[in-house]
This record gives sequence, structure tokens and C-alpha cells, in this order.
Amino acid sequence: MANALPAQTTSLNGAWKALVDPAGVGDWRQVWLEDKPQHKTDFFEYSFTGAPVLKVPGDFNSQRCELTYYEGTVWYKKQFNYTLQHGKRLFLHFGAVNYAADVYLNGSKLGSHEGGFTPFQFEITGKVKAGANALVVKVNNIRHTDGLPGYGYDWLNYGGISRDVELTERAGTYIEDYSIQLKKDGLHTVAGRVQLNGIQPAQHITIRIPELNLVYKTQTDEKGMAGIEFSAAFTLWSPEMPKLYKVVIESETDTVVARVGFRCIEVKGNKILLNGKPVFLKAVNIHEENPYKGARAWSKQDADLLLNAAKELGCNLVRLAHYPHNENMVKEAEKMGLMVWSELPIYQHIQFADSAVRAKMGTMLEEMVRRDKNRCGVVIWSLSNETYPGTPNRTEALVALTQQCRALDSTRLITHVTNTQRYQNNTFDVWDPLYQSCDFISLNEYIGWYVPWQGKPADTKWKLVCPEKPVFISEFGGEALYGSHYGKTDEAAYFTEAYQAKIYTDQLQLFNTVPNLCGVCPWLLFDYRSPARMNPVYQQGYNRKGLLSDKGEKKRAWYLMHAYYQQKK
Ligand code: GCB
Repeated sequence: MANALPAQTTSLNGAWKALVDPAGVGDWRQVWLEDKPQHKTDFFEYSFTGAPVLKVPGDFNSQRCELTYYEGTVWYKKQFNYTLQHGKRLFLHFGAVNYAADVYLNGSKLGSHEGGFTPFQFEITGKVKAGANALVVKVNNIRHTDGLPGYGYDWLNYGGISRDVELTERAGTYIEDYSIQLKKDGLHTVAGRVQLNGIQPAQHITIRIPELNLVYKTQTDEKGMAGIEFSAAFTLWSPEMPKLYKVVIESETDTVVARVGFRCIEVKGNKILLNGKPVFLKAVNIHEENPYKGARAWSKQDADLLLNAAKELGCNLVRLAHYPHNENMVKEAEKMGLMVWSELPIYQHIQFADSAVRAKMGTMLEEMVRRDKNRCGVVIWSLSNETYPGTPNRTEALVALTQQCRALDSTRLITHVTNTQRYQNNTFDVWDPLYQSCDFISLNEYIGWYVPWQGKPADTKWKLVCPEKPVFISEFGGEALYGSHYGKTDEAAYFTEAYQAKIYTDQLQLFNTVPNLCGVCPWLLFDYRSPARMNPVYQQGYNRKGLLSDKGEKKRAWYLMHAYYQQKK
């Protein structure tokens, strides 16, 4: 659903009752969804009565010590009062629930959703009662081999109702969706559409941009759809000037007010152009984690913490790894002038041969694009990370996904990230046929950390499957525990700051050798929690490749990267 006015939304954030169900017994006791003891002496076992609370939004792992590594079911309950005005419609919206959600209202199932990082909603007109209502959500964050991501990944599997929950009241016929962005390849013309939903599909539509004195009128057809096309002399959005306009979309029955920016991102020859001019992507990788809290990030404050750190490093782009982050991240980045790379959690071990998995990929892509298509700050859709080319059906499935993405949105660049390029005799052989379908090549390489150097970094040679395409180094780096030093042997000792800094010094040399280099992106901004990182001395459940520690301390490599980005002005 297109963004609603604040007056139309009621937040269901706050304290929710929560029952942890490690044995999964709640499933066959579902009668208890509404059961509650009437008298003090009544027998009851399965009930929320007396249950402790969890905060929503929020992952459950960081809220109770015993849930730190919990993977399983938690049942949540929220009671709310509501009176729906006659003729209006009501929607229950979840920003995200990780990973699977079954949603019940007043004892009846509304539906389910799979996937931990994209929004979903249910219409509850006719289901919401006047007065008291009970909402129950069964959340399960167990990892699945046929999930997205699959079973194995290098971050903490934060479960729970991790983003906002809202009730949105809309008109009987409401503006369900719109897209307003610059037409591909142009700097002045907006192309898009408005979609109404309801019993009066054919209506007059007015679009206004008051600051430009622009008024555009059109009409929706019997299916509620209207195409849009108009031109104006926009001040274009850019990292230097992240200009956003107030845009008002009015139908006869509904109004939406949005803040929209206009920009053009494209590949021409071997360069990436922003608003017609070459741009070097000074990027950093970020996980959706508040490092100071060791918790899933979700709020504006969390976003500001992460994005201000990226700004201080000198970035103009953030790679939001490895899944679509919350809307606050995207909105704040756009306001601050940070371009956004948004990614699907099609990460490493994916079962591409399973048609159900391929269908999930398509659905998740639609959910990601639908949410952010009017955010000009989002300039790149990254559709996968480090999938194995030898997995049956992998390349066909990802090429098909690329085509689906292009059909949904032609105004952003599309890429896939790989780490399986051959590196022999100090030569990179970038061979993956997947790159033929993308706008530019993105590759992860950990030379100096997982893979030893095979010559001088400055002498590295390159062979590219698509020699004409821009190349982005989407990950590189190594681990260091902040404050680890060993005097003279520092540079040779893993996990010291000096060792990590040496990797960066070498990598900066390597960057000079990369043909068509369009940007670089260290892995990553802050140390973050990953149960897969078991080194008892240096890691202790943290991936330590951060330029900053989880307490925000700057490691030596931070200064090298900062200097590099300064000089890339
Ligand atoms: C990678 C992955 C990233 C890992 C990182 C590492 O290639 O894309 O998710 O966390 O390497 O630290 O090994």
C-alpha cells in the first residue's frame, strides 16, 4: 500500500504479551488463542493470561538473555480497541516479521507470510470488531534449507516482530499504489502510474508539486489505473544536494502526500552515471544491527547511528547487506544524500532447483521493489550474493529474476554479487555468465584474508567476461579485534589492527589495477554479531571485520579508508 497520512494510521507498537514455545505445542492447542480463565479457580494451561511482554518492534533475541540464540516459535498477543468509521476500510500492516508469521484476529486466521525483511498486510474491514480486538501472531525464526536466506548465513538470526505494526484506515476507494520517478535515461520527464482500489475505480486524479507550481491532471480507467507523464525543471537529487519535493496525489476519495526526489542513474559505456555525470561509488557494507545494543536495528535513531558513521567515513553509498533493511534506513539515507544498495537475501546456499524457492524469490523481489520504488535514494537492486554457479538451475533462475526485476523497474541498476571468480598467478578471471544480464559486475574478494596474495597487489591482472562493464568491489577486508597489538610482529599476526590495516593498504593498491572500477565497498562498517564466528579469543560470536568495533572505536583500517575516500573527491 502506498504511504498513508499520519492521521490515517494507528500504531500497534509497544508491549505485546509473548509466550515462548520451544516445543511447538501451541500449534495443536490453538483454541487457547482466545481462552482466558474467567475465575481465579478456573483451570488453564495454554493462555496469555499473566504472560510477560516483549517490545514491538524488536527482535526477541536481544530482549531476554535466554533467547540470545533462540530459533523457534514465539506467540505474540496485542489487544486493541477500534471503531471503524462507516464506509472506511482498515488494513493491518507489518513492516517485517522474521521469519514466518501466522496472523490471527479475534481467533480467526488472517493469513501467513514468509520472509523476514519485507512488509505485508491484511485487510481487516468486516473482521475488526467495534471495541476490543485481540491480535495474535505466531512468529517462527527457524532456518530452512528452502528458505530465503537458506540454512547458513553469517549474521545473527534475529527473530520476532522486528519492524512497525500499524492499522491504516483508508477510504472505500483508496490510492493503493503509485509510482513517480524520472523516466529511464531522462532528467526532466516523470513517468509512472496511479492505482486505485475500491468500488469507484474511475476517478479524476490530480498530482501537485507545490514548490514547482506543478498541477497534473489525469483520470483512472475502469480498473482504477492511470498512467502519468509530465515534465518539469527539477532540482535533481544527488549526494551533494539530496533534494526532495512534497508531492500530493489526490483522487476524488483519497489523498496521499509523499516526499519524492528525482534523479537518473544509468550505465553508459564502462561508467556509472548519476544525473548524466560519472560517479565513483564510495560505499560501505552495513548489517541491520545497532552495534551498541547488539540488537536488530529498526528505528530512526538506529538508522542515524549507522548512517552518520557511513557519512563520517566519507561514503556516498551504503550497501544494505544482505536483505532489505527497514524503511527508516532507506528514508534517512535518502535525506542525508546517501545512495542505497538494496539486496535480496538470496545468499550462498539457495535451492534453485526447487520451483517453490524460485517462486519465493519472485514474490520477495516484488515486495522489495513495491516498497521502495519511489525512493530515489535507492539506486541499485542487488538480487543475490555469493550463490554457487554449480548449483542446479542457479544461473537460469537468477537471469529470470533479473528480467522480472527489469520489467518491474527500469529506473535502477541491477547487479548480482559473486565470490567465485578465479584468482591464479595474481590474475583475476571474472568469468561468471551471470554478469551478462546485469548492469555492472560486483565481486567480493578477500585476498590477504581467506586467500593469500599471489604477487604484488599493484601488479594484479584482470580478465573480464564483460570487458565493457563497470566493476564494483562489493566486499574486501579482514578481521581485527580493536586494540589488538603485538609490537613488531603485528603485521604478521591475524586479528591485530595492523594486520587488517595491511590488508587495506594492499587492497588500495589492487584497486588501481581494476579495469572500469566504479566503486569499492569494505566489509564492513561495524563489528556485528554472528554465532558462526567462534574464535574464543578474538571473535566470541562477533564478525570482527568492522572498520569500527561494536563500541564505535575506530580501527587503523578506518583511517586508511577515510583517506582513500577523501582523495576520491
Ligand atoms: C562474505 C559474505 C559476508 C560475510 C563475509 C565474511 O563474502 O558476503 O556475508 O560475512 O564474507 O566475513 O566472511
